[in-house]
Amino acid sequence: MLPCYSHERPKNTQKMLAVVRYGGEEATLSVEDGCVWMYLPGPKPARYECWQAAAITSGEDEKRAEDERQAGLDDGIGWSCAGDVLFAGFWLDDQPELSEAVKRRYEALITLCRAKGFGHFYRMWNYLGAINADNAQGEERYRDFCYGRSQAFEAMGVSLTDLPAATGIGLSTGGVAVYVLAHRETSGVNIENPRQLPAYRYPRCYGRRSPSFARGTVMAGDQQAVLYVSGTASIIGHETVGQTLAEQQAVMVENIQTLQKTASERFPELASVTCQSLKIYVRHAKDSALIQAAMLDIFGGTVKQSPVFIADICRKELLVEVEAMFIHK
Ligand code: 3EB
Repeated sequence: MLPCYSHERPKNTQKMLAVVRYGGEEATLSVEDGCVWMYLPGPKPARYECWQAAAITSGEDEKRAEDERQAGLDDGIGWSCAGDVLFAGFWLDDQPELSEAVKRRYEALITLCRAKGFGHFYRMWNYLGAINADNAQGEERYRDFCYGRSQAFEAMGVSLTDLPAATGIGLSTGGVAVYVLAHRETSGVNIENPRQLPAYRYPRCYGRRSPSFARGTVMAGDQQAVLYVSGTASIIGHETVGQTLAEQQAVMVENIQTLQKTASERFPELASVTCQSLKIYVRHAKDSALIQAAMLDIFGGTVKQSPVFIADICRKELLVEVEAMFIHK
């Protein structure tokens, strides 16, 4: 599944599984006409991220023609599917402490995906209000969140090496918004970055439980291979590197390039890729233009498909984080 970005609300959602809006005051989840709508609060102007079911295997297209798009809102989880792919997401109202509620909601999300027949989670997004603030116990909310997420994966029998690629980023207000892409048959192949410790092995100094995600996943079929690159920042080993934007940018870019290179050792078709989309997160609005220009220059891609979001990042020192989707040429 691949996203398409626009400044305007999409008019024809017939082929879309989901629309995620970034920006504005609303924090809502709804399902209308077979499409999941998630509104995430943030600075304006708003951006619309539209999810279309793109097939990775030739058989899927035919299946999709027969398979009606299905959608629903079950147990507070909005979901939609077509052919072999499913989108599902939830909004969790803000809580003084997150981990218990996050664990329950994550378990419900995994349970729903499996019940619908989509047991392979290959990409997730996690957006938290006030991500760097402390909870009622004096624990940073991101760490509180990580604790619950990790417990949920463990309880649901998802092993560390099967975790999906992910993003964990702040929102201007609110609780926790999570959404996932899942496949019926194909597991994502996890790729780790040899320059970085796997996040799920970060030492205890970053929280009671490590963040649960893979650096990247490859979804490969006979038609297409897609590399989903997790939110990537200026981290080497487990340590934050660089103080200035320029320093952090250089390390982050090398991390993304190393991940792509590592993926291409396993999937030679990914040695030469097109940048389908980027999501660029900057802590300070003043850094937007510079970072966006640099990312386009380095990774290619279009302005339209490389939106910048002003957001807090899960380590207080980090100024920038970038996620990407690469498809083979
Ligand atoms: C890092 O590498 C930076 O908690 O889901 C990146 C991607 C980061 C995903 C997550 C966090 C997450 O540790 C932060």
